[in-house]
Amino acid sequence: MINGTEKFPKGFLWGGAVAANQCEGAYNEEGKGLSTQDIAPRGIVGPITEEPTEDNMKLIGIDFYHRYKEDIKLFAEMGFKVFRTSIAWSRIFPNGDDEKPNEKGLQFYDDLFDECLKYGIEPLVTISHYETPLALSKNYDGWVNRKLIGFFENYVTTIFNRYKNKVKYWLTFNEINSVLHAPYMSGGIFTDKEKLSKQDLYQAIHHELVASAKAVKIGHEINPDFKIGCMILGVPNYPLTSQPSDVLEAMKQDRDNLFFSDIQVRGYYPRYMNRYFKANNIEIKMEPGDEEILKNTVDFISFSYYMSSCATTDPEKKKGAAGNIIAGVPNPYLEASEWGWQIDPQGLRYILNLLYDRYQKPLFIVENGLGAVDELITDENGNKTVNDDYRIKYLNDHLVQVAEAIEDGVDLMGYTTWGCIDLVSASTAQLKKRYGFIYVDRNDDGSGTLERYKKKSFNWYKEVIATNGGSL
Ligand code: BGP
Repeated sequence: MINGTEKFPKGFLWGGAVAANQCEGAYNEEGKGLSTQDIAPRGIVGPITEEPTEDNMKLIGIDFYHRYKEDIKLFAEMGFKVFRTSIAWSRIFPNGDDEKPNEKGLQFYDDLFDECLKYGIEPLVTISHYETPLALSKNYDGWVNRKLIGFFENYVTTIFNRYKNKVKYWLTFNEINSVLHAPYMSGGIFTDKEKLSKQDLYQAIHHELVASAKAVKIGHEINPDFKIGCMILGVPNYPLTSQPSDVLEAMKQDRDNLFFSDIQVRGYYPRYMNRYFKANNIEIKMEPGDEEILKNTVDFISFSYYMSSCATTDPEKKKGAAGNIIAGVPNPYLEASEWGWQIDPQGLRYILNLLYDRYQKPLFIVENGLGAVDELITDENGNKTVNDDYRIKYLNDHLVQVAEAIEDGVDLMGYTTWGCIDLVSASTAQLKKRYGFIYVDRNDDGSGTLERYKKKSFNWYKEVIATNGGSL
């Protein structure tokens, strides 16, 4: 354990994170077009619907669209230095391929960012967080179609120009590597996952990677002070046993994940993919200039971290795999959350070191947290609250490991907890899977007042930020 009251660097960006489609609601207000999320009432697991349906909790979300002022005030009270949110592409370009942007959508984010800046909170903006304008998904099959690059360029140019004096920190695609597991949610790909060929999948990935690099180029031209990062789903893979075949399998699974950031950080396709492409008859169609564009590398690497996973070549042991988007083999040494996500604070120290050794560029943890069922109670002063000691423990244990990684020499820009206010879960589309420091009175049956209540963890996090990690 390291000593000292200040375990984190000066200017460390403490804060919280959300995504537009999981909190804003107002799915059809002020000119917004439909997005892929508006017809996905069961998250990753379930089928999509023809039209938006009332049981889709994301249509109302936590009504952040109308209540963001109240919420940002609470974030400011906790002392946030940074607030990560995303822009809903279909609020700006309702169909994705429109010629002109929707002014009301642009105005909404102007107001939102102003509200953050009023309290000295830096916005950290994800350009595409698990939502694509539905028309781009249906009419073009999402990122399978190269035309998406042009539409995305148009979108990023519009938002970079509009917010160039308000937003400094940007992320291109949320968990870009998750397209391997959830091509509809992550890549707007309309073709059924089972019917999607590997050729199309990797071609779509190529288009996203080119689009991401173009965004970096355009962003730096518009404002050289922009810091533009990639964002990956960070799941370190441990060999289940010390059998060399398991060790190699873990390396392989890490590469499946890091293939994306390898390109975004280094600027070219890693050689280890050649074998995979050959074995699967994949031939990436590149246009002249693509390789040059990919050289526009990111300024920093951001990632989410919820769990680690185990790798094995033994088919028997693969049974019982569970977890986030990536179904991993359970680790016999770890406990799991109510949703089967294995809790591994040391894994966060491990992946921080792994990524820093690999890339030697600043890192940013932009998601970490515990999804749990919370019970709203009334305390002795008559205030409604949640005694979420389990969440405090989870976050505290992880942050202690973050401090260790910093001591190991990792250059870390900041830390934003996932779902700093309760919101709709991405994988299950439930509200009962809560992450927040702030409880939102809304339930999966649609009931609730939408009132906000501070949980016990609210004051805990406030103290962590006030002491720059000294209270951990
Ligand atoms: C990540 C996503 C987030 C978020 C988080 C928690 O994969 O980037 O959008 O939701 O996971 O997952 P869930 O909401 O399924 O609990």
